[in-house]
Amino acid sequence: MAIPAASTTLITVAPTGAELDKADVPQLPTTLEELVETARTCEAAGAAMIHLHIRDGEHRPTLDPARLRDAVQAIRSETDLIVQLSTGGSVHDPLEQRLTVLDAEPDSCSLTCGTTNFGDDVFMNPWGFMSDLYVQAQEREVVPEFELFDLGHVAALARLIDRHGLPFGGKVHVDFVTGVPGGMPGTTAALMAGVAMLPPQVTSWSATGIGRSHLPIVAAALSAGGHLRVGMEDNVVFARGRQVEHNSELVARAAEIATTMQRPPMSTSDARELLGIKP
Ligand code: KMH
Ligand code: ZN
Repeated sequence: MAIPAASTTLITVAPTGAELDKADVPQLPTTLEELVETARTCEAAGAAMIHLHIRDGEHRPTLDPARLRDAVQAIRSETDLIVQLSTGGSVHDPLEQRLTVLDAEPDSCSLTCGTTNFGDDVFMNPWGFMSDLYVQAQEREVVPEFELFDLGHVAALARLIDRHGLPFGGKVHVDFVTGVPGGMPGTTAALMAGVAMLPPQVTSWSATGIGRSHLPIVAAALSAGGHLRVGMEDNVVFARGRQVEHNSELVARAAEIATTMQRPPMSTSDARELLGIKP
């Protein structure tokens, strides 16, 4: 079945990630207060979902269960955003610990569909881990977003669905993460190759471009009917010579471009329906 044309745009904000150092980018939201403020302002700017990585008291990436739970609850109580927790964590996080992210009971979790070279590092996602995460998300009623860094990941997604059936909620939403050194390039051609390969069960897709591929991928995704992920996890340069000061700037610009393209930002309730997330 072809993916229905979307008249609005799901905008996801990925505000923090696990790679940047607060010392290098002081405006990166790392504390709970900064994350809640970011969530609020990004929702006002047009975001419907937040993709969350959290940090410890020293601003280092962590998968601490209590901090994850606190972050989910705080953002839920202050906004209507769909809360998606990263199960990717940082490249240094052990696989078993990445599975425990589901204990924080997010609405959604990321699920990367394969191991990928990640700059000088390797982001590990072996089949057994993907499979366990897929099944545990089904059992815990968490809706996965499938992160596709490479064309082989599209094939692995098809294999996961064939093996385990549809995810909880009955929808299949994927996000192409393009432009990671070692993954698929952040080009229109690579994105369209990925879209062409999507298995028939996929109901919606979004894309993000890392670094300088950020804006070209926004334009390519919108023109091809896809949705958007933006945020400082993926890109900290707003324009040549000018850093991103706040994640909401990236959301606001994406919302403006989407609106110009006659596909304004999607409401949080429509986004829940699109992704199969409980109201
Ligand atoms: N930080 C990367 C190693 C995800 O959130 O699921 C993995 C990542 C993907 O960011
Ligand atoms: Zn992430």
